[in-house]
Amino acid sequence: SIVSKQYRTAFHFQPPQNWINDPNGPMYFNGVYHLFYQYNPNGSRWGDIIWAHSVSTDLVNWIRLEPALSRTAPFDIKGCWSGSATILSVNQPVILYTGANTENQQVQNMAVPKNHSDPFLREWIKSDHNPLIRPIGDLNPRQFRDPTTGWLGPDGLWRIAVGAELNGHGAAILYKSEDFVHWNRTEKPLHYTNSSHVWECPDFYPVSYERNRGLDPSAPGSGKEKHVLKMSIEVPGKDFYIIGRYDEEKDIFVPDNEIDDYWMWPRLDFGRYYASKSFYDSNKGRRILWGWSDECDNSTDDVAKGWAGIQAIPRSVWLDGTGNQLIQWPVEEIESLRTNAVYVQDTGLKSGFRLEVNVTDASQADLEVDFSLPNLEDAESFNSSWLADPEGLCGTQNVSWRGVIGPFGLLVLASDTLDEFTALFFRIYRDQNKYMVLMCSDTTRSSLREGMDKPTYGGFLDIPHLVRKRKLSLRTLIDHSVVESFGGGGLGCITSRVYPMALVNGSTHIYAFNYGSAPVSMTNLTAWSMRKASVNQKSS
Ligand code: DQQ
Repeated sequence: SIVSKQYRTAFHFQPPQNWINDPNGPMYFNGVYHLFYQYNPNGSRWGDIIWAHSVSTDLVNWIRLEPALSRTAPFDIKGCWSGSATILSVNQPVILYTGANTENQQVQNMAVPKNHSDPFLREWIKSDHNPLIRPIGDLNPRQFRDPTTGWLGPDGLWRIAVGAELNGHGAAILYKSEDFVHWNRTEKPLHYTNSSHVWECPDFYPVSYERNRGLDPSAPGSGKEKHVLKMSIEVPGKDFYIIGRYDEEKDIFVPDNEIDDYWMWPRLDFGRYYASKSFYDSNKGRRILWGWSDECDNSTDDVAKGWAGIQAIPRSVWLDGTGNQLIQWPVEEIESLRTNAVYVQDTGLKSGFRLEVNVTDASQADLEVDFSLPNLEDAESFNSSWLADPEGLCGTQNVSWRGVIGPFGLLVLASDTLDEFTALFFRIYRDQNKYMVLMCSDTTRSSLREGMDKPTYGGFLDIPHLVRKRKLSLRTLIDHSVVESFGGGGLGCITSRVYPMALVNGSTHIYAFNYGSAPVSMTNLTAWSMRKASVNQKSS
């Protein structure tokens, strides 16, 4: 197998070696951003999981520290699994995490910093009260994990939710505590569905309508009209969310749309993005979301590479004006890596046209494109059966399927002869007097290597004022083996992993293209090469 350093990222979070998965306990404390994450110290496949730990002051450059939690006690000997951090008071951060115990049951544990005067909080001590919460009664002991960050209710009690399987169905179980040590389960779960199995990594937080603004769930007072409940569901391996209203007095979360079938719930990312977790950043008053992106080469390659898994670029999250969907955007700090800008302005893309974007380094780049759309009335008609499977539609109508409005977008990580490329594109359909925007990532041509998983991903975007403005934007971050795209200003996100031979053997290119029969134009395209960040180089 061909493995290459060229598949390692230049500005995404990854350790020097070994397997990683879920981001854990992200927080901003005392001037420092912390990221813990699921880590196998012994190899590049999942197993022997502990909490690795890195710190940063800018969310871009990271210093690698010693692991925060290792498998040392009966309550976590089979694994220190996912969890969250909560800042209890000005100087009191705590970690809650799941331990796989000697009997392979999942229990909830706590750890606190050993030395509060250490600015990096290197060492963590496990509580003598562990395990704090056991899977008793109707809880499936092997499907009970990933405690959320705690939030303070108006009665002065702390709340957390824990992912679970209740009577065979996905649920977020709610617990209350006075001291963060002794927890009582509430009568009803925070939420559940009858349509899925275990919910992993629940995340629950108030969300703001203001761009780049976040809310502290424990701060008393107004502004918390809408809450987000996110859960990770293994089939199909996506992060789903529900927006609703949370009655803090009664601890009742009421979704705006009562849809039980999770396949119809909005997704944080249509691509390879899982087990995400957000935190309130008191530094800049925003909510930041971290998510794990796993590999889609095969595990033999992962062993040969010596590493597997990255964290996606942290995203700022807020609520779209409609109140029905989230907007996500890469944190502004990542823009500090931009260099050598290239501009294209007011350029038409006729049918079949491809325009090369000449960035200095096409393997690590950031692009922002504004498309101006043709007369929407010409769009092909929409078939409502597509709603249930947009991803499948991106496969049948992949980049080589020529429509009317679309496909248009970007070809990235393209080889000299275009026998390899990854396509990001839009299509627009007409549904009576509405228009449907499909956003796709087509990786079927991304690599000539054998044995790669090369899926198509996608979803429908609900773009406010599409008809009036006739504008659609695409931002794409390219970083060797990862392509992260944000459509419609962050209304739709797709993370893809790709392993082009061209990265190993030669050079890669970026093109803007339009293969639809109707012309589209680019009012503006700006492309930057990205500098390499200093990610986890140093060990303390
Ligand atoms: N990964 C952890 C679990 C979590 C799962 C184990 C999600 O705690 O449910 O590594 O990827």
